[in-house]
Amino acid sequence: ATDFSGNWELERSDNFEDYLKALNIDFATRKIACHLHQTKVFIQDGDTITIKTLSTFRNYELTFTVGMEMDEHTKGLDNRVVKSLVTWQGDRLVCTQKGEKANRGWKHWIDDGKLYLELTCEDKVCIQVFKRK
Ligand code: RET
Repeated sequence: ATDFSGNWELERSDNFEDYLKALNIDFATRKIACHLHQTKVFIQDGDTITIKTLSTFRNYELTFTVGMEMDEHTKGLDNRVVKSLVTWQGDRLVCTQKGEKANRGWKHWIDDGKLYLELTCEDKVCIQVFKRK
């Protein structure tokens, strides 16, 4: 399995605002969120993984075990409860978030030393690219 562990800083973000809009996140929060310097921290212990999304405005943290469905409360994001399941698809870490919003989930992978995050909600897809700190 890919080793994501370490600290990563956001380098570029495409379509983040449309993704946040699809989640019904309010205008003011969207404007702040889009200008934030984000850091991802991955802590990987076999198939148990913690992903921290850190910023000066708000943080979001999730711990999961690959292959085990869980209730995820997206606290501080859109504040919904979804059924999340993370699996390996080859070298990619893929999450489906079943709930009120259709086609919701994310994928993480590494290419050329960069960390990629693809966030999907309904017909909106955001791509974020991070470099190692
Ligand atoms: C921030 C700042 C506050 C407002 C919003 C945010 C969005 C965070 C997102 C995090 C995704 C995390 C994932 C974790 C996987 O385990 C930056 C916290 C809306 C979209 C996919």
